[in-house]
Amino acid sequence: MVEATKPVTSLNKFEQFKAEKDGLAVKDQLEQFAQLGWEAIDKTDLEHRLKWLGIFYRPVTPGKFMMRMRIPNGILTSNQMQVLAEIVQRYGEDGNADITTRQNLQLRGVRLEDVPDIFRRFEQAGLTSVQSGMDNVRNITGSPMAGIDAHELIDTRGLVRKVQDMITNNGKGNFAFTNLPRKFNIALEGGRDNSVHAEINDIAFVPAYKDGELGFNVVVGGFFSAKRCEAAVPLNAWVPANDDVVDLCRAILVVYRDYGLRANRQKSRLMWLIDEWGMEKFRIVVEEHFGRTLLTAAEEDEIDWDKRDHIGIYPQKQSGLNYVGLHIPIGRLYAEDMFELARIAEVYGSGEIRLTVEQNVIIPNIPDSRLKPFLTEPLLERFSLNPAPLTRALISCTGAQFCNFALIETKNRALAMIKVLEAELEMTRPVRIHWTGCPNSCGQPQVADIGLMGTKVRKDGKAVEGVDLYLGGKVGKDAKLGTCVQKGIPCDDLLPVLRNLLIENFGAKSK
Ligand code: SRM
Ligand code: SF4
Repeated sequence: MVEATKPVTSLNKFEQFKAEKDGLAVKDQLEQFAQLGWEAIDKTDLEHRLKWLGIFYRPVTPGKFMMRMRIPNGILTSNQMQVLAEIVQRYGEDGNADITTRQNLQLRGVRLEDVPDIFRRFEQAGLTSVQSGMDNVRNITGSPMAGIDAHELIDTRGLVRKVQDMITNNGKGNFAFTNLPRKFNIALEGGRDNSVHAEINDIAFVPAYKDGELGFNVVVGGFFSAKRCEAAVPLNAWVPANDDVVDLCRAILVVYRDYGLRANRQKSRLMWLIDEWGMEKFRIVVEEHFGRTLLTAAEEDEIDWDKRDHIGIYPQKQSGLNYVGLHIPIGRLYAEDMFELARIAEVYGSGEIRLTVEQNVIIPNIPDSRLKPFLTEPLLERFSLNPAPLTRALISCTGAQFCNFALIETKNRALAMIKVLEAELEMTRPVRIHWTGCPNSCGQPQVADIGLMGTKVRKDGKAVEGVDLYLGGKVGKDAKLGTCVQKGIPCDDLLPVLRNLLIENFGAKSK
């Protein structure tokens, strides 16, 4: 038994308000908040604790809240999509939904007075937004092709759901895991192409054979933050693809909750604890909480493909059925789009809709005989099955339109710039360009072929919007994080820089 003492620390502002009142406690005050109106409620409840329920006060659009859902494994039903569409439709021009880089949806324009009713509708539809922000476990990602990929190794759907249910008490909220030292990310990969970016999660499960049995190798501690970015490192553990996955997540979360560093929020993510203890001690303490011997990792994992983007039409493992990946420009949906997605999923598929970490949509279970009429749907003119190569792989975080951390506008600028580049250049293959509005890296510039991170720069004596340029990110097999190669390019000067880069490094030719 190793000694794992709890750190003695003076409490920072966040630890103080969490100690005074748990974030989840505001769940019982929602009716009261709805009656009071957002201007009248306690500032800490408004700006922080509501995030424990997935309700985000937006200083950029006061009174118009963002709601972050949990969509485990990125899978939802047409009925759920319809419910979410009805919610955002109510807010007219303010209402929309963004598909996030964690295979999830964020609703916009929400008014606090409507939240009690929205929560009732969530419950009826089997949806939850609980514990999706602040010091909680984020949406749990899984292979977007789970259960339909002919080359799949492990179907992640049930396990992802079980892990979410354990952490959130079946979506009702679970005080056991609402006071972590910081945010926490979990991903389960079941295929060969590392479709979830395992390397950038605090815990990731990747398929691996041990003594002929298929299970998961476990990597831990991957994260991005403004101060430091690290790829996950091996825990040297293998678990079978059963409830051991849930138990191991629980054990690691308890260790992180009880021993994770809390003094400095810039040094609180799981990797900082692993650094302080060393992997050997971390593994021993996790094993003690797991309650049985952890098997050592399998020698190699089964990630041996390049990452797929799933856009287009593909046969499923079920003969006669297909999945179709639709490109959603910068992940933005409006109510009409959501109603349409729900409708086409029902009319042509099985009513299921899937989301990807590339901020796109997959409609599975379309029979061969229904493909032809499906392809005539007007929605596919905007949500293409065959977008141009740069558009196809474009990802962007929220940026200045709604996010108060943003140093630059991202989504609209990203789209406008790609349009110009595509008009000028002939591309032979997609190039993954990721925009992120500030060093928090929600848009994951470090996994991109070309990553652009918002910053402020001086140009002609004025502070203007700019980017730091990242190159070298590799995804899929042998994933590797990219690094910053050039700092402080004013956004106004970025177009020629990207054009040259695409020509010199990515085989583009001028038209
Ligand atoms: Fe993020 C904070 C948006 C994925 C690292 N992130 C935020 C906040 C909540 C800040 C805020 O309160 O305004 C942003 C909400 C803006 C808004 O109105 O939408 C925000 N993050 C996003 C989303 C929506 C970006 C997107 O457009 O897709 C993603 C939501 C995922 C989800 O469904 O839960 C999102 N954020 C990420 C990722 C990518 C990932 O998980 O693969 C990262 C880097 C990976 C990681 O966390 O290790 C990420 N977000 C951060 C950080 C830096 C964390 C740190 O340890 O320092 C912050 C700031 C913080 O937590 O203090 C942050
Ligand atoms: Fe906001 Fe920065 Fe995250 Fe973009 S990267 S969503 S600007 S916190």
